[in-house]
Amino acid sequence: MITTTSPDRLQHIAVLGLGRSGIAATRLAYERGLTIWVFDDRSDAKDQLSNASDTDWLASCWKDPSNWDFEQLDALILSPGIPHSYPQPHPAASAAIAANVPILSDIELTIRLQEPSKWVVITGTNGKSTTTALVGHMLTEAQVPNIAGGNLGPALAGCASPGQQGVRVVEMSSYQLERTPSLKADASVILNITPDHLDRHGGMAGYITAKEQAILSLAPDGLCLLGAGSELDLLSMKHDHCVRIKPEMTPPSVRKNPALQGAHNLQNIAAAMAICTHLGVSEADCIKAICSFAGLPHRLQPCGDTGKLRFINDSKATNGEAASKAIAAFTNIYWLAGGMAKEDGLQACLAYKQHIIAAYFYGQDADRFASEATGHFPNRAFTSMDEALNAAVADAESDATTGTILLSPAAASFDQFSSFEERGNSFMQKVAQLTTLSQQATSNKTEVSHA
Ligand code: UMA
Repeated sequence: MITTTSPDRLQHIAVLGLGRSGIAATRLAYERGLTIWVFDDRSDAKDQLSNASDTDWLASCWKDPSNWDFEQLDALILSPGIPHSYPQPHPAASAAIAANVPILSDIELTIRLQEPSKWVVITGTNGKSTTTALVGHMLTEAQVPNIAGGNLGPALAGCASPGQQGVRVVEMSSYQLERTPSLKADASVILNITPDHLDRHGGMAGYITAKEQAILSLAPDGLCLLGAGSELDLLSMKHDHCVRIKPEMTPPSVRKNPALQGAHNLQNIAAAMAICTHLGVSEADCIKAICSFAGLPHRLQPCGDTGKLRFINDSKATNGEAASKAIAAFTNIYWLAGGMAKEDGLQACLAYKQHIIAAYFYGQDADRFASEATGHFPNRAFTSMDEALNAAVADAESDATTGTILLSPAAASFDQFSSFEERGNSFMQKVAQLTTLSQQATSNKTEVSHA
């Protein structure tokens, strides 16, 4: 954890890492007339960006960090994925720390260079994206200008300000929270804290300290919300102005929305309602908007139904805790999981083992998952997600009851896909093929029986 303060002036900055957030941050600084040096360690990054018509201007700012004179820099904007402390600081981050140059996030740059607005910070290990999108939807329905982004969706520095009376609803990761010293949020919520990204924070204590920034960066009259869990009990004792959100706060009339099923979503809804009412939206308008929320892609997303089998794409579940929420929300599950396992493995999922008929593990950590699951429910290991899906469908078809084929991987996708989005899209494509075949088979049977 760095304890950085924002510099008084921002005239000359360096940006390291030119992914989504780095490019948006550089473009904003460029438009505001700052002097900028940029760099990305990817060997083909400079050529790729110089050859694209919307990023060719970056070439004029390109400078290798080994040639940066840190004395001249007001700040280093480091992409969220690049470490400044654990497991090992990037050499440019070490040089910045040695030269007393603040290391800041793209969100800090947005606060410093764009028109002010109200800020809502949403963090936690799981549920951030759904809650961020839900708050954005509720504000939009209530005609409050807003943008919902950050870790979710577009990089914040690339979004136009919603105006002084508008709201930035920001999903913030632990990486961004610890590098945004000027944040003064009107409302913050920490939904939950379970082990994740521990390599980047030197363990659980460092991860919690980063998340705690959501509380420490509240404006004096800001609303502080905390979800359930022992780690949050401790934070709540330390910061006694925090309000605990409870699933029971969710009005029964909104509980039927299929995009918000599962006990965890009751907490997300309660948090979203508390935030929006704090911002002046009436309870009646909140309820109306929650009922019309369509949900997020790759998060408990229904993607096929044959009558006997329904298919759910929950590819965004990149750790065991997130997958456990999906398993809790359904029964008669044929569960697909796999990829690169996180520290928590399948531990949280085992609590709902009675919901699982069988599991189909695939990818790099299939054997690890199989050994964790053996003794709890039937399971098999496969090389690819497609093979796992075929086996799950074959078993489910031969079973007498209706069932749910659930992709909720409990692991990162990077062993076989470039992102959780690509993994989810690949699953949905395969499901579309399978359900089309199944419909054709049914209509052929009907034709034969009519003949
Ligand atoms: N790079 C280097 N040197 C390094 C490592 C990376 O130059 O040592 C470069 C890479 O070559 C690449 C760039 O840095 O060009 C990637 O930067 P990044 O990993 O920070 O990714 P961005 O594309 O900027 O995306 C970031 C967030 N990524 C991370 O937090 C890791 C995105 O969250 C976010 O959507 C985006 O900004 C817009 O705000 C993704 C994520 O996985 C979805 N977040 C984690 C999570 O949800 O658990 C926190």
